[in-house]
Amino acid sequence: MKRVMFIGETDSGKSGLILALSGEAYAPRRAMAVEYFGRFINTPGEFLENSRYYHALITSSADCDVLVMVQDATRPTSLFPALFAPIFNRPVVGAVTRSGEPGAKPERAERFLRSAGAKRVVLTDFRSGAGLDALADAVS
Ligand SMILES: Nc1nc2c(ncn2[C@@H]2O[C@H](COP(=O)(O)OP(=O)(O)O)[C@@H](O)[C@H]2O)c(=O)[nH]1
Ligand SMILES: [Mg+2]
Repeated sequence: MKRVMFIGETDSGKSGLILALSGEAYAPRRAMAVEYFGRFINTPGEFLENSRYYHALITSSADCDVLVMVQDATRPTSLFPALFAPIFNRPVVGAVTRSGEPGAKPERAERFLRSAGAKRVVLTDFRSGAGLDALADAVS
């Protein structure tokens, strides 16, 4: 099983995806620390929100086989810089969250992720469970 690291803004849905994919009692803590849970590595939103911490993301990614960049479909903006993915030198999957929420624009979120360098993008929705099997497959 591959080790998977999640990157995304605070509240983008990283912990929710880990919970859904692991099917276990992952109890996320809101702390400025990288968390390890089984084969999943969760990173603080602050690491993406402040470019001063990019180095911490890059260092943490050394432990993973595949990266997931998480983008909330209801957010009109994205903090993923263009061509962010290649600096990690790992396969990068984009995960759009809240795809089914009112006002969500999953295609906009997908555009953000693709411009950041995600080769594969999966549209997920936490409530309906849409896309979770596809994401599990993408990181298996
Ligand atoms: N409706 C809906 N809520 C979501 C979805 N993904 C995450 N959430 C909710 O958004 C909030 C933040 O998600 P969380 O996973 O904690 O974000 P994190 O800060 O990136 O770890 C939580 O209350 C989640 O239940 C989704 O796809 N749909
Ligand atoms: Mg979290």
